[in-house]
Amino acid sequence: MISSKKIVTMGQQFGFDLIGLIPAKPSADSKYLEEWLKRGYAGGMNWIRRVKKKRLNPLEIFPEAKSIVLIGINYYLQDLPDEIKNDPARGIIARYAWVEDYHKLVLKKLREFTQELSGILKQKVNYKAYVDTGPTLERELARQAGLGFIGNNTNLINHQLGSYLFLGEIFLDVDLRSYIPKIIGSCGTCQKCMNACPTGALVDKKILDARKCISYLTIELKGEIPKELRPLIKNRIFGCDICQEVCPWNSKAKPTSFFKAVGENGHFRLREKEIAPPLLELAGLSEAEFKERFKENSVLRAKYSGLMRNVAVALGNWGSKQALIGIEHLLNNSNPLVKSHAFWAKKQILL
Ligand code: B12
Ligand code: SF4
Ligand code: SF4
Repeated sequence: MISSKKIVTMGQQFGFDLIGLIPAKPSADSKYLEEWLKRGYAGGMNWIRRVKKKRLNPLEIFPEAKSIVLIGINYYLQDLPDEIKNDPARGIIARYAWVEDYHKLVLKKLREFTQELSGILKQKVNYKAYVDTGPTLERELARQAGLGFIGNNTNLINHQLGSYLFLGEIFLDVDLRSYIPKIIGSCGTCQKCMNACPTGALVDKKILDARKCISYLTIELKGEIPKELRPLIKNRIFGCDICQEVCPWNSKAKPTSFFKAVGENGHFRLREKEIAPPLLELAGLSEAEFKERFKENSVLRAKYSGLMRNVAVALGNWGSKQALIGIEHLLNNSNPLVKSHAFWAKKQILL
């Protein structure tokens, strides 16, 4: 049998910062997901409920699976100066979207890795690979594989790299020797993330009510953002990193080298324009311009109507008459969702 060390070294050559190998078996921690769903914390993400059985048991996804390779890729690039982060005239985009959409690229790397593994094993390997794209519990699998611990902010945290990590996995129909690094670190008595969350979405240690989470409200929610939550979102227009930014484990984060390693042809580059774009510039985008500007970027997931809805909320939160130019633009948008949020925003400024 191939040594696990050899597989880990190979993974590192592919640019994976963290790697662990575990046997494919049902999750022993099903109670957290069951309880989370029962309490309604998934909000409108019915797709999580629909594939619950698969999430709890890798063998439901791929019955021939014998082993799982878990990987983590550091995506930390830089911090935003406070004067930009707190500038109400700008919309803040979550860090994971500061680069080209990672899903496709990391999946490609996982496939290439599997091909090379198949070559070394001298046998055909059947597999399924996912990066946020499959019905799996990636944080839980990554924890089992020793990539890190689950923090009170619900993120998987590695003691050396912090939590700005993309997680991915490959289910393989071959038996591999396990490789499970010892997990170091914990939250201890810290609760900084819970205190910093503007909407109180971290309702308990390691428990997130997605219905209140800015990431859910600005990306996954397709309808109206509840009025009482709108002022708390401030200028976050796509995702949210607050509970990670305050985390002491991220003070040690080092800039990633992954993007440089895979960024030939400028494919995976920092999109400086999309870190904190001016709200007035975004409010003026047509749907075609939106699609062109955010092509190959995770922001597309919010769709045009979702991003314009979020921009309307941020304009309302700006609180300055200067925001009215953008709001007027959005009041003319043909989408009723955008219009209604723009109407709310206008009231915030004028009342
Ligand atoms: C749905 C989803 C969301 C939802 C819900 C998030 C949530 N906390 O459940 C929303 C839209 C809010 C979201 C937001 C974000 N997400 Co998201 N999301 C997912 C997705 C698709 C499924 C997660 C899921 O099943 N949630 C259900 C809950 C129950 O499970 P869980 O959080 O995964 O794991 C819990 C259980 O294992 C349980 N648990 C385990 N042990 C113990 C012990 C005790 C005592 C307790 C009480 C609980 C417990 O607690 C864990 C944490 O809640 C995964 C990809 C995947 N397939 O896994 C990405 C994923 C989790 N997201 C990711 C990221 C990057 C984000 C954001 C940072 C994006 C952003 N900047 O806006 C935020 C972070 C918000 C936050 N604090 O969680 C990464 C996480 C990387 C990491 N280091 O952990 C993932 C893995 C995607 C990826 N492949 O990189 N996300
Ligand atoms: S992502 Fe933002 S809103 Fe969601 S739990 Fe973290 S701090 Fe709260
Ligand atoms: S901020 Fe503190 S409590 Fe929250 S995840 Fe980090 S260490 Fe844990």
